[in-house]
Amino acid sequence: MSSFGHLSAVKKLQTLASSPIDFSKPGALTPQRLEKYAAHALGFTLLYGTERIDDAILKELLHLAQEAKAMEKMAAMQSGVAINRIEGFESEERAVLHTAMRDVFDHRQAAPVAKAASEVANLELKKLEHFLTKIEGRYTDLIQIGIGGSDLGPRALAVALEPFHKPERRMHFISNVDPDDANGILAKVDLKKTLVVVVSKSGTTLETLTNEAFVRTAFMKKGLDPKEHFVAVTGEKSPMDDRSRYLASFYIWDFVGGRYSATSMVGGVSLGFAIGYQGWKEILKGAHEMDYHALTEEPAKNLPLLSALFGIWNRNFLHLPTVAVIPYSQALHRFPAHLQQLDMESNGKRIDKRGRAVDFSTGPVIWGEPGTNGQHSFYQLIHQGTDTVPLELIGFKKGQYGMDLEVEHTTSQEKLLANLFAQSIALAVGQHNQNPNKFFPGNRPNRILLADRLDPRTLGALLSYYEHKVAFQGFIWDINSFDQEGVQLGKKLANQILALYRSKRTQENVPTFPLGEAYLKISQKNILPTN
Ligand code: G6Q
Repeated sequence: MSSFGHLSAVKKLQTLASSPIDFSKPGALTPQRLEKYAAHALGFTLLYGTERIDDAILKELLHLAQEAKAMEKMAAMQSGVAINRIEGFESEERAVLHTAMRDVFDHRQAAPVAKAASEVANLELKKLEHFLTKIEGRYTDLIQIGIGGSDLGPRALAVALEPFHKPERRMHFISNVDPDDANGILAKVDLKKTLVVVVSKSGTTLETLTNEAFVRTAFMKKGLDPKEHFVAVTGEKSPMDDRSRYLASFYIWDFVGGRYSATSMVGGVSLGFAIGYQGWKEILKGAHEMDYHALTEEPAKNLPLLSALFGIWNRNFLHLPTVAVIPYSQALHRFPAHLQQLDMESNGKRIDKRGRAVDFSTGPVIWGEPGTNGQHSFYQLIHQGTDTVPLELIGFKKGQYGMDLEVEHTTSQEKLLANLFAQSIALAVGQHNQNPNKFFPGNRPNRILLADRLDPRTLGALLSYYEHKVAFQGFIWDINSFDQEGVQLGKKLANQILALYRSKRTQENVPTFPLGEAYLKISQKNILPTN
């Protein structure tokens, strides 16, 4: 049996799960309960009175964290122990130090590996400051080319901070190898004034290298020298580490995983361009404050740990297979896409850290859209469907622009918050009605993370909160949240199919692949795509 299954807290929680609080009973959800089940830190409030827990369950969840050594594992991670590994099998063997990317102002981590990592991160930061000063006034648009971890996090941050962008600075992202992605962006920009940041840690990713070639060709066709426009963010000594081809090169390292890399230069160059170096520092400071909170705050007040525990309660004890993350903030409309990768690539695992098949459920399916938009589409299923979907709701007391309008004596922000709070209550309590069509069963668990205003510092902290929620869950399940073997097989087969396409032009001999050949035949009737 897995180590998770052996924990005594797991047994107790299984018993407690047979009769969790029933919010549909009159008086079960009280104002006192909402006030009691709340944790406050760094300007955030986590409201969890609408999770199906009580004091006994909370106590046992905290016991689970203790038994699984969640805090010790967080300390090991942040100090640079090589936790990215599967014992006894060929695997990655790396430290996990995205937190060092933000421990750059006060170097709080004294452990030598973490300290050395924060020092190299600091050098890149100084390089960035210098670079941004040097290019001041030369470019109006920036295109970031990258995919997966080299796209989703930075894109979510850039989109979320649009009101903080410097005047006359526009951001664009190309990720998909679909030629329409690159063409669509190229049609929008004046290349003369465009900076292109090519981001690939490995320097070998098919989509990114193809898109780089695509965009370089567009520059050359216009008589522009790509060396004056292209910047590389890559691993040292990767195939992309060739300064002769780039205006500047910035580095990332093995100890920063792709989906955890938004606060390295993977996000730094483009965000620094968009919101300025000081704004970028604010993101790092916010993330660092949350890192330190996750590391040092006692479990009962530790926001990402509490969130991880409620997720585990819903997943392993109430057996709910998905989670919807719904930000009541239009600015966060790309954030669920980032969280899908962060959570599902990290915790979508079927073996534990010793290579044994797990006998419990690991990471849930994560999905989401901003509220209130979601209320007008999939909330029907959430309220009355046959599957229970737990929700993580995110809200802010103020809007980003500081401009609002009273209509019918309430502002838009008040309308947004009213909907957020109403949904939380409606999902939990439901509605009794003799008419089955109007009956809402309730007991849809949810929690709210509330903050003041979505500015760069708050966003940095929010990003880190989710990174640590995911890490804590992986620690408790005793799985490796930092590799991604599951994305390799499809890549390998895509290369075999590409060889089939290529061989039609070059006549070279390639290994046979009957299933791939069948798809080629069906899709094109042997006609190659034309330019
Ligand atoms: C993230 C994954 C993956 C990665 C992309 C891009 O954790 O490793 O999404 O970020 O495949 O990789 P490169 O940065 O190497 O191009």
